[in-house]
Amino acid sequence: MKLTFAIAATCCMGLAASAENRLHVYNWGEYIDPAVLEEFSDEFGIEVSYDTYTDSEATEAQLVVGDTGYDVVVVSSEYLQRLVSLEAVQKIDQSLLSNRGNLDPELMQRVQAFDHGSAYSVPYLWGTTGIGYNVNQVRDRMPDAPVKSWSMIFDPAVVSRFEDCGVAIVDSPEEVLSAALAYLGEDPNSKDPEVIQAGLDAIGQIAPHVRYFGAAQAPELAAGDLCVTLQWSGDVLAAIDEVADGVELEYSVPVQGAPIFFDLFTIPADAKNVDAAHTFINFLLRPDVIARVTNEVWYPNPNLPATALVDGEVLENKAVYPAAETMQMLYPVMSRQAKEKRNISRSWNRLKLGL
Ligand code: N2P
Repeated sequence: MKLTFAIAATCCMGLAASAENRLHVYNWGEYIDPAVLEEFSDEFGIEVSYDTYTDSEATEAQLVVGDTGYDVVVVSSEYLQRLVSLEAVQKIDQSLLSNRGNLDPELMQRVQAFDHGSAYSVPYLWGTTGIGYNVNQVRDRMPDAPVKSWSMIFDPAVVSRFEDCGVAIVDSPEEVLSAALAYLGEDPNSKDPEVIQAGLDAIGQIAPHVRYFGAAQAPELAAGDLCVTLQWSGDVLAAIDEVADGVELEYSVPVQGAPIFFDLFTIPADAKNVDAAHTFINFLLRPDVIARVTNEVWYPNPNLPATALVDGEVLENKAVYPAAETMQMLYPVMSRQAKEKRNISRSWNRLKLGL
């Protein structure tokens, strides 16, 4: 999707759209309040050309090849270290981010796992990866369904019960592999090739029961056309928000542990408008701005003073802001080395094609 937010006529009349006043941003789909972009353009006189994606694998490939034309790219945490080691992203000048002090020190501690010293990224939003399900369809097929366990997805005897009402798995190979490993009782970030293979095999075994591997599940979930999904928290909540009559959806974080992800602002190594990129990131670090994003997309933000500005119904929803006990069950999904990643991607692509 492409959106362009032009500079308001009152501001900057007579300025041609030069490199200095145009910023190219690439973000996950359904992941911003568009009014925020307009406000940024109005205040800073910088035109924002805003594109979105749903496939993080393709985004990684684009960044590695370079010449994307983007100045700011939001990437998910498990992609960052590989992008840094391939020199696809540049260091962020933290001294240009006057609003950085708003970031929650406790959450920043978790971000250190992905970006030690916060050299290459600034967290935008975060969330969990768990199970979204249709309460009635699941109950009808399996009254004692283990809705708080990864066996909903990875036990063939369980997931096969839901094949007819629709099972979908988000297109996020490293996260799904980590969940399969958690289900098997292994370290979700294990580097042992045999353990990794066991995780990939577990995904392979349930793949015939999966209708598709893809991120954009919310409309079907809301309509009652999918009944069990492995999905990101806010995307399930988006479906809950738009639910059709008679459809009841829930989101659970499995007891074996589940991913916590951070979606991170990065600046591509060859970005043309590095100054404006910093201005944009600093703008999104304002509490009132990022609180509006959270209120719109139902993903939490790591901005401490923003918490007071988040709507009560969002803040109190445990699927958005997990309870302290749930927070303890969340693990980071670490970047895989290039070789490991190739192996995982090969297997993943075969599964997606139903091979
Ligand atoms: C956008 C969700 C992106 C979250 N709808 C992926 N980490």
